[in-house]
Amino acid sequence: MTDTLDERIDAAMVPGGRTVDSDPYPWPFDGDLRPENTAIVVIDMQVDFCAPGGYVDSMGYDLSLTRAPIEPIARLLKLAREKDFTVIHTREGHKPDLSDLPANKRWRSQRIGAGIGDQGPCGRILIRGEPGWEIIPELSPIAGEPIIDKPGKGSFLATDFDLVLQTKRIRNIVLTGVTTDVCVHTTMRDANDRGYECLVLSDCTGATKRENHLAALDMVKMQGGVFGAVATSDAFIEAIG
Ligand code: C5J
Repeated sequence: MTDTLDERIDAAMVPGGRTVDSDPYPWPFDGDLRPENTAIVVIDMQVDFCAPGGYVDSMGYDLSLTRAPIEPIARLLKLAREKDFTVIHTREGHKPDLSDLPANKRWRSQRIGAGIGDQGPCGRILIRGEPGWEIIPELSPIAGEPIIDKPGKGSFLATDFDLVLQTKRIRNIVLTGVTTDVCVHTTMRDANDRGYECLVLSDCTGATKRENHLAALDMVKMQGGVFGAVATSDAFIEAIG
């Protein structure tokens, strides 16, 4: 006899599981939400992306959009740390000798007056060790929190992100940071393909254009949650509180 859809959905739930009130389905799919299997990933909350004089500012974008997630992320991290969730930070940046900077990435950034590797108000743009590359003080990592240095938009390419997640036995990833449509999306898509269960927090992410932020959130929800689900930080906090 064939199970009904509801029976198959119920069968996936772990006994006593809990979920976040999220769209388009209660996340995670099986209710297995625990500090032991869930990481909060804070993507690229660096001076270059969210502070005056950085890369995003040099390109002329509205900094209020990439700064909007700062307070909600800080609130989320406070509770997540109290509850012993894994917190992982990432930083986008290149080696000072530019040996890991593709020529096209440099050329495109130079074209709009914010050349990666060039001198800016916060030091050389997107270069490891420069003031602009640092994580903003409001969201400083605390002792023991891994920081993944990545040369690309995704967090898996040329990093030990996957190894860190596997070693910590993480299955669920809660995505925060900037920018929603670029580094958050690239990380989420790759994570989803690798079998991680992804949740994007709408108020803990931001893009250089509001419409792109909203579109990026919308894309997650297509096809029954093609990349995972979207929730507010309040909904996540309520689920773990
Ligand atoms: C971009 C990022 N947008 N962290 N990087 O270039 O999303």
